[in-house]
Amino acid sequence: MSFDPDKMNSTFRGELFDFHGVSMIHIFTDNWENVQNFQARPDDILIATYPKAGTTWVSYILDLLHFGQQSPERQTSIPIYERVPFLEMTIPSLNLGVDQANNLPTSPRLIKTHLPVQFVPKSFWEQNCRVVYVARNAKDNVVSYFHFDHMAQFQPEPGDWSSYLQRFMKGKMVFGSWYDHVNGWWKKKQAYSNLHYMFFEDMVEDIGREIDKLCSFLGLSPSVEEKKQITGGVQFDSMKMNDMVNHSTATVMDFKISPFMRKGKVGDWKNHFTVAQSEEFDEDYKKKMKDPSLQFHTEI
Ligand code: PPS
Repeated sequence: MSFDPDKMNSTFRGELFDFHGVSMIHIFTDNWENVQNFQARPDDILIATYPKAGTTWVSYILDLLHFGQQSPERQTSIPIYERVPFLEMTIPSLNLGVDQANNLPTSPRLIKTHLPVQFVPKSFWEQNCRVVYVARNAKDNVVSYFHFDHMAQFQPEPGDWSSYLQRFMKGKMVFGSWYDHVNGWWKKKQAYSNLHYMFFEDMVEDIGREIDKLCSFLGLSPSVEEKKQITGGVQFDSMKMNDMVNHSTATVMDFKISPFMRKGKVGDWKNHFTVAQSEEFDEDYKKKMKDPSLQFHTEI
């Protein structure tokens, strides 16, 4: 990644605008036609999430499952955001996400997106690609997003916590409403069988079990030794120390403000929400989350 730190000032931060009913910033919409016309291949795997739900964690697991044994040098020389390109990304001075995806030499290609389901390029569905969606409970998700928006200098100015929380509840975040995102993808899963919907909280609770489920979805059977290596490598502390996955090489992020691998916990929201904020949030949540089949854990 090359990025000019001199340009890192308030004018670089994106401004939210309404994009077909979803709040977005330009760096995720500027290449729209090419994103929409992206030609997926049948063996592509799409990793889809609302921002801060565990994208990097699942990306790394999938990368290790597919390529960890084949090419160990990949693990020590290519940052995860290059191994798993971010499809809609158009940050100035970085390669376009679509071009990066098109240039991937791997098979399968692992591709990341934060798009709400209705914006996903249609070729992924036409090619019946496998899709892994990760969802995280709203309270921890908004806390993680708040810290990220401070340190990721292309995101809109986050403002203070209380106004940020109000904005989250109104869906005025980059990639839109968390509520619409998790529900939209959940609904898609009912109609599209090649979608594995997983939860951040389940991963924190038992990563071995979640890797087993992923393997069965992907048709992979790693050896016991390989699985042990992967399970160890994807622990929070290992990833935090691993420069190829902790984003320390991503110059659009200011680690002096907050690390990308921040806490990795379920329940950190309790350190941010006041009792009144939590009650107001829960009231509003009940009105927006009507589908009883989609349940999240806010603690484990
Ligand atoms: S992004 O910017 O949308 O791609 O961010 P994303 O990777 O989706 O989410 C970052 C959060 O995931 C946490 N994380 C982990 N938690 C536990 N264990 C592991 N191995 C792990 N890897 C990433 C990361 O710490 C961010 O959450 P917070 O709560 O901010 O710590």
